[in-house]
Amino acid sequence: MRKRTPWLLLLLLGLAATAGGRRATWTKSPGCRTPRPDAAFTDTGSNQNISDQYITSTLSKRYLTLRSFPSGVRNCYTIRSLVVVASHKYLLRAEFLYGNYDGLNKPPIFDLYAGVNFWSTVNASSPSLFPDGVVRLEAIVVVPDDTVQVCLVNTSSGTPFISALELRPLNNSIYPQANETQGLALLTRINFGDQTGAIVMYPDDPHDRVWLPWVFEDTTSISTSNGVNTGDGTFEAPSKVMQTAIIPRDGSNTIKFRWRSKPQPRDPTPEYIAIMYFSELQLLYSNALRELSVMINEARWPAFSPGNLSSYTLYNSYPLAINAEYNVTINATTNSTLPPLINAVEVYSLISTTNVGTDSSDVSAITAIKGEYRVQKNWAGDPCSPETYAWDGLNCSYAISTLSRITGMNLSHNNFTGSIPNILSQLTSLRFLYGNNPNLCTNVDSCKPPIKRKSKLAIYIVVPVVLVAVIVSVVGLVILFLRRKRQGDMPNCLL
Ligand SMILES: *[C@@H]1O[C@H](CO)[C@@H](O)[C@H](O)[C@H]1NC(C)=O
Ligand SMILES: *[C@@H]1O[C@H](CO)[C@@H](O)[C@H](O)[C@H]1NC(C)=O
Ligand SMILES: *[C@@H]1O[C@H](CO)[C@@H](O)[C@H](O)[C@H]1NC(C)=O
Ligand SMILES: *[C@@H]1O[C@H](CO)[C@@H](O)[C@H](O)[C@H]1NC(C)=O
Ligand SMILES: *[C@@H]1O[C@H](CO)[C@@H](O)[C@H](O)[C@H]1NC(C)=O
Ligand SMILES: *[C@@H]1O[C@H](CO)[C@@H](O)[C@H](O)[C@H]1NC(C)=O
Ligand SMILES: *[C@@H]1O[C@H](CO)[C@@H](O)[C@H](O)[C@H]1NC(C)=O
Ligand SMILES: *[C@@H]1O[C@H](CO)[C@@H](O)[C@H](O)[C@H]1NC(C)=O
Ligand SMILES: *[C@@H]1O[C@H](CO)[C@@H](O)[C@H](O)[C@H]1NC(C)=O
Ligand SMILES: *[C@@H]1O[C@H](CO)[C@@H](O)[C@H](O)[C@H]1NC(C)=O
Ligand SMILES: *[C@@H]1O[C@H](CO)[C@@H](O)[C@H](O)[C@H]1NC(C)=O
Ligand SMILES: *[C@H]1O[C@H](CO)[C@@H](O)[C@H](O)[C@H]1NC(C)=O
Repeated sequence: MRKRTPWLLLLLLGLAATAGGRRATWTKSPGCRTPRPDAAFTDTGSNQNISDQYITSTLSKRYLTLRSFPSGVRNCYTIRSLVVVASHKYLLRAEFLYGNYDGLNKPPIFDLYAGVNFWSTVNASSPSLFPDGVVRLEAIVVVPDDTVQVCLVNTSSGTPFISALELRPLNNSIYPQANETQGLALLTRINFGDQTGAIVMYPDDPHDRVWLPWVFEDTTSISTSNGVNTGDGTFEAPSKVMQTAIIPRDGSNTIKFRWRSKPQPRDPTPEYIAIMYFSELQLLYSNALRELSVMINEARWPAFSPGNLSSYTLYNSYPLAINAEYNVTINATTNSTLPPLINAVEVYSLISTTNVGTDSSDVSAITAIKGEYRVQKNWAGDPCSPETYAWDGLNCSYAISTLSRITGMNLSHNNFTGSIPNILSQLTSLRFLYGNNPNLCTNVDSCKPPIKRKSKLAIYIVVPVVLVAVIVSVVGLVILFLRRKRQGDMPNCLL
């Protein structure tokens, strides 16, 4: 099997920029993973260490530190890199180990967003599926833009934090259920029948998925040392996972398992996608037949025979009928001479990705302004979306399924100094800009240090005059912008 380039961007959060944080034991290191400290990806939050009592010899070093975000309702990581290409599919993995870093002994609950769309609520005290106690959330999304943003939102149940964030490009043909309007959030991913109890991951899985071992009490494991053909590029469960399976214990004709729906305040009726993997692993005599029939709750799927050492994948393209629990029954059909089997299963809930962000040229313009003036407001994440978390002082236009535009900017009461940057002219939908920034140049002659006001009277006179002057010049500026939009450079200190 040909290996894809194992391109992965790994952010080791909470590492000081100088700390040489190489990846440690838990995940094996793919060739060109590039662990990076936070500073390049977020301008907020602070680095913290987990408490000593949570440090064990087996815990990967990457979880010893984390980044916490005590201020601002929404804080984001923005990944702008060569790895990120608009309309491509990515695997995102966010990891959380609270480790009582703040001494409060109170793991927080907060919301996680993939860009402008709700991904999941993070309950840092929810029991981890993993031996190291780390809460891992994974999503498969198509990114609309050439940046990937992951945002943490304070829901007043503790300070948001994050331990690590990973990004891996996927082939667009894989997981066809993930498209521009919906993403997949992992509920569980299970490798049946591996009695060694090993977790299968990279490099056995070139897509860097993590497969947890599972052996049911009333089943028997079967396995082969032959490689299994992993199929046509739609799901590609790795051969290592496909080489083991479970069959019912003697006498039984049925394999049963189930999962429970996991409603969240922001997603009270989650919709699920199941992907089940089957492969024949045993040498069948000529008149033998293994034919299976799968039922999830009331829905019966067409019967089939798993191919010899070759993956057969059963999945739904549209979500299963909403229920509190999902009972999976795998039976042998009446014609089958052999019991049923199953090699692996994945369950995902759907994330709606229909919220669209802000026009990318508006984003780069306003980001430049933010950088230039070191704006100290809540300017993190997408400027306009979702509307509840829009940046203070911006006015945006919202229309269904079109990109938001910045239509107004209210720069009053900031500590702006210096000149207005040329980049403002790129905010093509900008129609107004309010003032009251005493340090902001309003014309070439006014580019002087702020004058200390002598009396209240002076304030009463100066402020309205400046305000009026600013408003007048802003109107002039906007007209100028509109006229000169395509005529190149704006003069500095125009305002
Ligand atoms: C975390 O630990 C490192 C070294 O162990 C130390 O230099 C740093 O100051 C600690 N950070 C905090 C926030 O305590
Ligand atoms: C968070 O997880 C803990 C531990 O499982 C659980 O007791 C608690 O109810 C959860 N909180 C929420 C809001 O889901
Ligand atoms: C975040 O939530 C905590 C309560 O858990 C609250 O005290 C704090 O003010 C919140 N911060 C912001 C910026 O909303
Ligand atoms: C994404 O997939 C869903 C389910 O198949 C479909 O309803 C939706 O139209 C698709 N969106 C796009 C943009 O293709
Ligand atoms: C993506 O999958 C398609 C279909 O399987 C395949 O033809 C193509 O080579 C793959 N591309 C990459 C980059 O793996
Ligand atoms: C299954 O495949 C293996 C290896 O390709 C082959 O040796 C075996 O004969 C095949 N079995 C059947 C029943 O086709
Ligand atoms: C699933 O199975 C359990 C136990 O057999 C049963 O109590 C429950 O009603 C079933 N749920 C559905 C939705 O079929
Ligand atoms: C599976 O087989 C059992 C008994 O063999 C039967 O009661 C049940 O209805 C069958 N279920 C399916 C999904 O075929
Ligand atoms: C079972 O096999 C018989 C004979 O080959 C066939 O007529 C029948 O349709 C099969 N039944 C099923 C459920 O596949
Ligand atoms: C712009 O937003 C401010 C609040 O940020 C609001 O007071 C003002 O009415 C808005 N203006 C328009 C034209 O929507
Ligand atoms: C503006 O700057 C002054 C002095 O540097 C500071 O006291 C004030 O808090 C700042 N205001 C804002 C809104 O940042
Ligand atoms: C925007 O400016 C107007 C007029 O100066 C002011 O009334 C309003 O409070 C400002 N809004 C924000 C969010 O700064």
